[in-house]
Amino acid sequence: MKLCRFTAAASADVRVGLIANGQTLVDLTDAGVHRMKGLLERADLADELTRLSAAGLTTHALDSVRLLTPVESQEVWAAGVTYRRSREARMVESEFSASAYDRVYDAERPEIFFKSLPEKVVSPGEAVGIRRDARWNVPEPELALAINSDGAVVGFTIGNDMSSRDIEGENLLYLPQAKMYASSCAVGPWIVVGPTEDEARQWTIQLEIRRGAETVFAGDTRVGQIKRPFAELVHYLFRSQTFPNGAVLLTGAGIVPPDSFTLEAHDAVRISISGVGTLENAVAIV
Ligand code: DO4
Ligand code: MG
Repeated sequence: MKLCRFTAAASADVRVGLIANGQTLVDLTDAGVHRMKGLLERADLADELTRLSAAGLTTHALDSVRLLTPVESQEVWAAGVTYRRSREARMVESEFSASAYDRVYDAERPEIFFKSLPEKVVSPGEAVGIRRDARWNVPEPELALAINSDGAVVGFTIGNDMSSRDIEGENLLYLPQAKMYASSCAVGPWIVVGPTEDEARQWTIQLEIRRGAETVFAGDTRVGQIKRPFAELVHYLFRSQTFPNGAVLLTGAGIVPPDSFTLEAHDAVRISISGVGTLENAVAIV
């Protein structure tokens, strides 16, 4: 079951939808559901979605609506160096900070950083940004956890933790500038409700970057390669912190293009996770 935010026809009203099967989207507006938050807080979420899907509500063809990011009012945070591949890549990009990445991979406390305010998150089909003052930019394709205010993982989506490797590599203290700038975070296309962590760990993540008609990078990994259990990441995120609107947590990148690769304006970034779907964004200089 997939929960989404969308606009339909000429209306700018943001609606909440449910994709129970195939290409049909159930519009939850007539059931009085105008925001996702109330649903994501429910302990009986999956049952409620099953009930709503059979309630005879208005439907739309999926290809007739514009999907918006499912990040409604949640802060977006990100875990780092959760894959061995990320540790290697970070150590290569920064002689200066190599031991910090090496240590955090094995440390008890994970790396977790703030990534985006909800209103700044890029929707499917919109452009993600590369900084105009950076030379070495990459997308980071990541499984994202949708977490309610109690710290329960209620679903999964896809995140792109856009990053400037040269800025991060120059000095670890520049991490916020390498990671948090205009259009540096895309999330979507929806939240998948139902799978367990064990099921999610069987999924594959694929990244394809196209430049015109050419694929300039393609790679894949498995969610099962993430070193830490999701509960451990969520536990640290919620330590001495509250999220009245819930949170979205990106779980780290396990696909890193070769060091010679940098994104260019107009590239198309396509991230697919087998149990979730595909998030696609063009690239623009910001
Ligand atoms: O420490 C740098 C960030 C790492 C990161 O974003 C990742 O591993 O995905
Ligand atoms: Mg990342």
